[in-house]
Amino acid sequence: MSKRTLTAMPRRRVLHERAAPLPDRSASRPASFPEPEHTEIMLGEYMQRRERVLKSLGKSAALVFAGTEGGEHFAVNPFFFHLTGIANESGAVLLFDPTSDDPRKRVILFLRPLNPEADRWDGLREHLSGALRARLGFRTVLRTTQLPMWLANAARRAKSLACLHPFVQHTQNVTEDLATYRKVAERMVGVQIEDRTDVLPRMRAAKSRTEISLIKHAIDITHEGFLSAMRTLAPDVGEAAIQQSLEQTYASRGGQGLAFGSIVGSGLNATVLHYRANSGPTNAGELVVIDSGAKFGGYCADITRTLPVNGRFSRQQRAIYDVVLMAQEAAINACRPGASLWEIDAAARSVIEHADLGDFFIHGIGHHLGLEVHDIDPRTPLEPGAVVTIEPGVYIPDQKLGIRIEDDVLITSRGRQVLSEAIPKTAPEIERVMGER
Ligand SMILES: [Mn+2]
Repeated sequence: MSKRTLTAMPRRRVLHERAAPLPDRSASRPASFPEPEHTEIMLGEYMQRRERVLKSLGKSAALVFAGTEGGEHFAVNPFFFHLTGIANESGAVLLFDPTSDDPRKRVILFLRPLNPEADRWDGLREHLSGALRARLGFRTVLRTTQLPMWLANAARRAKSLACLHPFVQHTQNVTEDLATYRKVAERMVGVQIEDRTDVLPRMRAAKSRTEISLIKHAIDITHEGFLSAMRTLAPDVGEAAIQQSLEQTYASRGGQGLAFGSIVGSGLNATVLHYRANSGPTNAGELVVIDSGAKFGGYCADITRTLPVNGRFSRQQRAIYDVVLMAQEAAINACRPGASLWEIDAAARSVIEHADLGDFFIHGIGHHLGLEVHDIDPRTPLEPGAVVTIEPGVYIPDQKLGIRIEDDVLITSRGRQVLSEAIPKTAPEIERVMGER
């Protein structure tokens, strides 16, 4: 589909969680803060994604579930969101039915029936209509009460049902598509269940231009937050004040929530990987690990910087900091299409081991980033368009010292582009920005 057709499509805001009006950023906006290229994903892009799934299925029929998790605070399944842009329809289901003789019925969206009493509490919902179909970008929208009949007909024709939701471990609940297919297969003969769980993760791994621009904007907002954290940090300011300066800046720059709960840990707390209390002091001479990210248009940033509380690294802190930085550079240079995260991890690890700090790098090098902060399976191949975090760290509790440096890296056809490269990172850059406070 050409760009021209895309822009001609009806537009819809696809804010992932609470929809907030885009703020007026004309006032008090630093020159370094660019306008996002896109603030939303066009309906046509979602339609293209569904067409790709349909083609990849061959003759098999398949379901994708929006889920019901979160109840009142419904959190849509990201695979469903990626194919529809619909975040607020708990219980909705997509049916792919490639063997239907009616092309309008090959992709059907099923929505829960209206419930006027519940909907007064949870949000008013629309009757099925042409206007609703146009707004959602579907040619056929039905109610979930009709899904069993449509699925039975599809299964009878196709004789094959494809699992699209990634499988889970035996201690977790069976995925909703597999559970449903088993019930169908018990009720008619000759229906196969197929593993096509690679399709959606691969699609989500390779980000479109629009998705990259949304991630880039989330990173730009996060950049502003880190600058204000750098200018706020001082002895006795405390972790909580740093968290506030980050998160208030995100909100004032148009951020739409947090990608995850910010981590601000000073001294010993910097060595706790998932430290969330953010309630400790910031003592002179300590290092503070700040791991945080804003969200924009549904997409996440995930950045870590390590800052000296007094604005200057000690000689010994600086020596270890530079090892972690070199390890990060080695890992970033290993990022290219076809590389695996394990190879990239090894590049960083060999630098850290060479400095005799191998036992203190206790986690993996990074993860995919997108709609979720830990987006899709880390074993998903790095193809152009993939965005990964690169975050080596060294943690020495005996010395109350933790250092982690994390950037968000786009895999390009030629190699990589560090999307967060503008955020001060070398020790001299950090000391310069902290000196401005
Ligand atoms: Mn991360």
